Amino acid sequence: MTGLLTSRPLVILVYPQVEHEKDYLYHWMPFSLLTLAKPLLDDDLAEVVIFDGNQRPVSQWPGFLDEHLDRACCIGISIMTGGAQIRHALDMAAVARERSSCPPLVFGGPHVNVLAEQTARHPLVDVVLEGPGQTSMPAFVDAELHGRGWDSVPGLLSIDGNRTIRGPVNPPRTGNLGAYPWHLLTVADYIRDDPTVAPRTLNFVSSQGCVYKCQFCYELTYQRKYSAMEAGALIDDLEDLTARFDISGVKFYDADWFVNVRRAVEFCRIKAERGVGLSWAASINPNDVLRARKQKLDLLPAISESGCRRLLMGIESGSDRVLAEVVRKDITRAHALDVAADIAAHGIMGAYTFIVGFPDETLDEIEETYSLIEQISTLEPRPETRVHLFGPFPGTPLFEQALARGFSAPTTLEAWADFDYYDSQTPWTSAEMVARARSHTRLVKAPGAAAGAA
Ligand code: B12
Repeated sequence: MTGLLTSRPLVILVYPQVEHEKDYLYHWMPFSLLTLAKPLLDDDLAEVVIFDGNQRPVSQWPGFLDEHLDRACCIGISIMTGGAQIRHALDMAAVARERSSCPPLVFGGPHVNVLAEQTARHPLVDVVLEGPGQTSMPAFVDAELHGRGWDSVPGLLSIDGNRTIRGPVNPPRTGNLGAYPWHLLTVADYIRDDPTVAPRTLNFVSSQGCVYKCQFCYELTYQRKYSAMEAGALIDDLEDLTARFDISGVKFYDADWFVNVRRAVEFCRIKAERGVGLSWAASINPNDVLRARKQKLDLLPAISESGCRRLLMGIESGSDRVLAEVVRKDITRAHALDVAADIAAHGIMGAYTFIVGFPDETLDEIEETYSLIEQISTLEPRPETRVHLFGPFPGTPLFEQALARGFSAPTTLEAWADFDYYDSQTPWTSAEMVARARSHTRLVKAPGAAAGAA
């Protein structure tokens, strides 16, 4: 009997390397792939192996293929725009394609969700699956294993010369989060000493989607249906991770962890009730704090008591016009200051991000952003601040405006790999503007470094 008949089908999932800033501290667990793997395993459709390019050198890829390709029914590759991830993805796809037994190369992820057609036209891409992979991937694997047509697979697009296959729409509803198949990764390798959270911190994603309308953000065009793990189920996962891997902190990378402020308060209550002593950090929108006040929820006291050490918040601008007309942040400068002061008063370190170089933003408006940063920096504990340059991301409303103002966008999949978020992308952003943005970025970096370090 052949290996293929005796062993179960396999899905290879790949998270190609992201080239982030050299001194940026992270060990990112590829939640996109865990989210895809979960239904494949839960529904007993296939076995899964993961290649994380942020953890393994790409030189191990050919050997990984030798080991697994004979059983593989597809190779799923995740890509986001920029950070060279697309380039690493295409290099790995090219190596796989050289093998005679190469199964379909299936691309998904944030970049595919905004530029599906351009991605699907690339000769190294057999299929793209647009939208949440937890719906499309099991359907694709099922179609492959049972000889069903690709046109039955939600979110599928395949373009090969003149032949186009399209599946039905993949609804932007996610769900099915949490209780991930941790055994697919060496979780211990992702635990790190995070000076702003705890010595053994792990990252985590507990929700998908966002309800706000920031005009530069990709979430606006994708994942509009917010879905989140319930507080109790989330604590179950954290207890489990603590027992297995002895973590002491968790850093949430949800688009906005606090969309449901009642869930946040409930999380703190259950965490205290069950004696889960983890420190934690999360992302928050200023409107969440304002909404909690309106609902008379003691949000900040509750999270402070529950071990929340750091809140990451996009304030974006110090100019009321830019906030209202360009970003549509639904807050004013005064709100931003008020919320930041409230966060500091509860002993939580704020980490505030700003963007300069929006289309038609005036120099005076940029000055207002820097003066807000000065004001915020006097708070205690002193917040982290970070100034980004506006980078037009495909699929966002401000992308169209940027094109109209003379920004020229990459026109190929390869070129999107080098879209560098940390450098000027628009003709109206000068070298001085870039240098000044960098000089106003103040983070707590090295493990063990005191707040206040550069
Ligand atoms: C963690 C993270 C990072 C980490 C990445 C670490 C790493 N090693 O890769 C770091 C901090 C390095 C990073 C960097 C950047 N990031 Co980032 N990041 C995220 C974040 C917060 C979480 C990603 C995540 O795991 N989500 C949870 C999973 C479950 O969702 P998902 O990845 O979208 O996957 C779902 C679908 O996309 C799809 N899917 C994904 N992969 C695949 C694969 C297949 C085969 C299929 C079928 C489906 C599929 O199914 C999944 C389940 O529903 C997201 C925002 C967010 N909360 O999603 C931004 C996000 C991905 N980042 C983004 C951006 C823009 C960047 C930066 C360019 C700039 C920045 N924000 O700092 C840089 C890129 C680096 C560079 N030098 O240019 C954008 C991407 C937009 C785009 N068009 O690609 C996002 C969406 C933020 C945003 N709202 O704008 N990022």
